[in-house]
Parts: sequence; C-alpha cells; structure tokens
Amino acid sequence: RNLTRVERLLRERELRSSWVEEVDAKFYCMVACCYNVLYMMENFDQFGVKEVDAKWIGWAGVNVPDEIGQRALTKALAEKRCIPVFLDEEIVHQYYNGYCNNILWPLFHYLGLPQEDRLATTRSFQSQFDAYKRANQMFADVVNEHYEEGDVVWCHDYHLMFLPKCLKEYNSKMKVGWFLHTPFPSSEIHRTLPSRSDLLRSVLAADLVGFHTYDYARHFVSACTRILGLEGTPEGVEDQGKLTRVAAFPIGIDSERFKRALELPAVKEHINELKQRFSGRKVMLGVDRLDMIKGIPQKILAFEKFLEENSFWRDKVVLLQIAVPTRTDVPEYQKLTSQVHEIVGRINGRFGTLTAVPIHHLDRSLDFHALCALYAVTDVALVTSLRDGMNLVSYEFVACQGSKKGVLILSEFAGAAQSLGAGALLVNPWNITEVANSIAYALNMSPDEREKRFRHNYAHVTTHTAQDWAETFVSELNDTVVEAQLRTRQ
Ligand code: ADQ
Repeated sequence: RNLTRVERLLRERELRSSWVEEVDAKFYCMVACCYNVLYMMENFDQFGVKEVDAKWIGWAGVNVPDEIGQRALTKALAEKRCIPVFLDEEIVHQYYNGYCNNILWPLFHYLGLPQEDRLATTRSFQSQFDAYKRANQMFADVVNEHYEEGDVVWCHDYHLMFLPKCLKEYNSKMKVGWFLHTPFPSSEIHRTLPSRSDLLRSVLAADLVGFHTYDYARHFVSACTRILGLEGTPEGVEDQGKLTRVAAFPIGIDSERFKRALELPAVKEHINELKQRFSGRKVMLGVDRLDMIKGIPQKILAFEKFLEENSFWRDKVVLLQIAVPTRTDVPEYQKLTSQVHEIVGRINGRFGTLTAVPIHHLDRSLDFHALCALYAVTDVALVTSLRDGMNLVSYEFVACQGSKKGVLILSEFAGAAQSLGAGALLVNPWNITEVANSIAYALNMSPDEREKRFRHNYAHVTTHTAQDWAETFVSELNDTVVEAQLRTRQ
C-alpha cells in the first residue's frame, strides 16, 4: 500500500535521480517518503554551506504512521544529517495545507484569503491555528532533543513562526534566529489575521529576525509597534528591555555552481541542440513554480498582447514557460493549472502555424543541467511575480548569461527588484500593456544597453551569494547576546 503511494509521490514530485542512486535499494522507498527533508538538504547544499557542521530538521513529507517505519527512516536520514519530524495526516491537512498554505501564504503575498471559501476558511481558522501551534511544538520537541550546548538554531519561513517561542520555553539560553523567505506584508494586511499578535510575539522570542529586504523588515517592525504597541528601535523591536534584532539579509545563489555547469561538455552539447532547435527565433523564458504568486497567466496574456501588436515578431520569437506543479492537492492550484493550459492553447491556436507554436509550456521541473542550458540560450527572461520574497530564477538567469547578455524583465513586486532593478526592465505585472511594451523594448535593445544592464546585474549576482547570506546570518546570530545570558552575567 505504501509503495503505491510512494510511487505516485515520486512521479508527482519527480524525485531527482541522483538521490535515488545514492541510497540502498531497501531505503529507496523510505527516502522517497522523506522527499521534503532531502529536498531541503539539497537546497541547503546549493546554498554552499555544506562545509558547515549543521543538522537539518524538517517534516518527513508524508505520513509514516508506524514506529518501525519511522525508526528506519530516521536511521537512513541520519547519514545525511537530516532529522525528520513526523506529522500525521490530520495535522498536515490543518497545519500545512490549511494554515500555512491557505492562510499565511496568500496573505503574505497580498492575495487575501481564497475567494470561494473565504467564509469556510474563517470558520475553520481556530482549528487550523491550533494545528499550526501543535505542529510547531512538535518541531520544537525534535530540535530540543538534538540540541547541544553552543548550537545556534536557525528557523526558516512562515511555517515555523511559532517555533522561536516554543524553543525559548525549553531553553531560554538557546540562540534562535528566524528568517522569512516570503514578503512580510504591510502591517494593515497583517492586522487582519485573527492570530496576528500571537505570531508576532512568538517571532519576537527569537534573538535575530531576518527578511530579504529592508521594506519587509520595516513592515514587521511597524506591525509590532502598531499591533503590539511595542517600541521600534534602529536595531529592531524592544519589549520590556528585551531587544529582538530585525534586519535585512538578502539571499543570493551559488553563482559559481552555475558557471561550472556551463563548462561541462554535456551542458555545452545541450546548449548547441537548443540553439539549433530555435535557430532564427529569439528565445524568451519563464521558469516558475506553478503558483498564483508567480503571475503566470498575466505573463502569458502580456505575451499575447505583444504578438497582437508586433506582427513582425510573430514567427521570430518563442516563449518557453517551464512551470513545476506544486501543492497539487489544493483546488486553487488545480484551477490555476487549467487556466494556464486554456490560455496557452488559445494563443497557440491563434498565432501558431503548422510548423511552429509561439508558446512551449511544460508542466514539470527540469534537472539542473537542462535548466542551465536553457538559461544560457535565453534572450529575454520574464519574471512577472505578483509578489515574491526574492525570486532566485532572476539571479540564476543572470549567472548563466556571461556570453549572451540577455535582458531580464522583472516584476517590481519581487524582492529581487531591489537588487537587480538597475539592470533589469522593471514592470508592474498587473499591467499587461506595460509588460508587452517591455518585451518589445527588450527584443529591440541595442547591444550597448544590454551589456551595460547585464554588467550591473552580473556584478551583483556574483558578489552577493548564498554563501554570504548564510554566513552573515549565522555569524550575526552567533554575535547576538541572548538576554538570558546577559541576566546570568549580571
Ligand atoms: P520559490 O517561491 O520557490 O522560493 P524562487 O526564489 O524563484 O521561488 O526559487 C525557485 C527555485 O526553484 C529556483 O532555484 C529555480 O531554479 C527552481 N525552479 C523553479 N521552477 C523550476 C522548474 N520548472 N524546473 C526546475 N527548477 C525550477 C521562496 C520564495 C522566493 C525566495 C526563495 C528563497 O517564494 O521569493 O526567493 O524562497 O528565499
């Protein structure tokens, strides 16, 4: 029974083959179950901090109800210094699908609650929030079990806003940091959350709180002053003499990893194949998780408008949209998939010929090398998120453009607009006329202007890396003096 489920998960989530090859056959299914922990571990490696002596604690990803299975899985993962947290199906439903992805995710991206079931969500709010707290407590139990004196604990993202408080209740001397990967919205948006104060107070239990941009940090401090009546200081937020440091730590990528990949013979060969395949046409690229925050329908409608108004380009340009499905069991995401398919079909029917279509849309992820090759042959990248904490696709594209010096069209609502804004063409993704005009401008841009814009972005992407991000956060967390320690010293 479990095997069928695991196989389905494997297909859905396209577990990278490298992971599968690495493990014993008997652990094959176990590791597949543990996709989420492994995925995070893999990303952790991508962040270039593998030399750091760290343990990674994460949700196991699927339900493993029996103790024997849990023990085997824990053992298999220990080799990779991954430690799973087991959550049962009901908690996952209420905590992960419910509170995290149906309430916090849309709200933090200014999308409000899901339109159709707004009232239902309001009714189930308390039970989902209780599950959220319970799940965070379960994470705290596992962290506490593995904590050794001197460790610093770095909690990630909106799924774990309650964790700093739970950890400090266990051990007030534990150094705890919390980083948010999404935007933190304006305090007016955060105010609408029934659990607004509990979440803020819990995050404030951390010693260091980090965001991608200064604006998100400012929104957080405003929420604390307006909702909790606390005092904002230049360093952060103060509550009865306890200071929580709040700062911006913009994430980056491991740009060297992309540059190295482009030197591999297999990647070079793939680049040549792609060049031949699309010869005579300019390549435009979108790479996103299929999520409403990524603005995929808006992007495609803007591309249609561009084709409508620029007949010269119709058979000279192709848009490759790679959209990896996520949260496939959430109805809102299923609706988004059908909507995108419908728009793409209509535009291809309208502007396609017997031999070519203007949009190639793929509902899947690409492996790392295929992705690098695509970035390298792209003339114009289109990142039109409606909101995005940072957006790493824009960074990855720039890192792979050493020879081409292509143009980045970037949403002004992505955190990356603050770092790559001077080199990119910034757009309001809701304004499809503006995006269509920017596409035309990008395709006609002079080589000099392209070079100048590219240089700016390339310098940023190659100097503000993921390694710096991780090291800066951890070292600042190390440097914070935990209040409880201060009191002991006094
Ligand atoms: P995401 O919303 O997942 O991350 P993003 O920053 O763009 O968004 O990172 C996506 C990653 O997945 C990139 O490394 C990209 O290469 C990869 N990816 C996306 N689609 C893919 C596909 N079809 N095939 C293969 N790979 C694909 C969250 C926040 C962001 C924030 C990051 C990091 O929502 O705003 O930048 O965390 O903090």
